[in-house]
Amino acid sequence: MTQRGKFITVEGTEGVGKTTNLEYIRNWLQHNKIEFLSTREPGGTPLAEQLRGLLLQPRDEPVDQTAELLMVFAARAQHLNQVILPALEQGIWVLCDRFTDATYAYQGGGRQMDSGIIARLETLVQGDLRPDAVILLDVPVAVGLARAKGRGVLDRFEQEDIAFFERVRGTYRERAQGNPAYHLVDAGQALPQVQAELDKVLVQLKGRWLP
Ligand code: Z5A
Repeated sequence: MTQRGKFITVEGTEGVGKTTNLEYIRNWLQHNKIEFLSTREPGGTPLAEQLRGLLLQPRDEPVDQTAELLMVFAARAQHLNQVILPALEQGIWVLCDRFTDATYAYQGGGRQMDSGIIARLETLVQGDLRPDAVILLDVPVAVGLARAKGRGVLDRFEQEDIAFFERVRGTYRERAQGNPAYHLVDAGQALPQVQAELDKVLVQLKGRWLP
């Protein structure tokens, strides 16, 4: 019987360097001859990418928080059933740029929505599926925002204030505490040091999962 693939997610606040470090992780997996699929949330299927566009687009109409939360989970249901689960079932590893920890951090922490409601939607959409590993890239909010500056037009989330991003970061860090699936990487260091830490995490996971 094919062994189920492993599900790795990468998380962090604005400007932590997810894009840069996801590239490093993809190269590492390729080098180690591990078959994987790289995807992202919100998004990952044509329909879910349309929902991403709707979520990120700045608009004059205020966006109701519950509507935002349901769009996030609608995109996730589609992505999970069309892309993530079929890959995992074929033994393919899935590397996902953000997943439900981002919902706890942005909608729960940032928007201060009830985490109990998020947990109920998580169970509805995912059943008991959770990431096998969450790599949390962590930098002080001011450092991340300074790095992200100059990327052009800001999306709807990037227009939030510092207090919002402080709550997002605080929620991520709280979730990481005492959770063995979480691997917190100090992404405030220079890139070679960040990637040396990532390397240690990946070697440890490989040793555990592919002995
Ligand atoms: N969202 C949500 O609300 N609820 C959910 O459930 C989910 C998502 C799943 C889209 O996310 C938005 O969706 C997100 C939350 C919401 N909004 N925000 N904010 P996204 O992941 O697509 O967008 P993003 O957070 O803006 O990430 P990004 O565009 O991928 O950028 P990044 O990962 O933060 O950073 P980067 O582009 O790799 O790096 C930024 C710059 O820093 C760049 O110039 C790098 O060269 C530089 N960099 C990177 N690392 C270093 C180091 N170590 N030193 C110095 N400079 C560095």
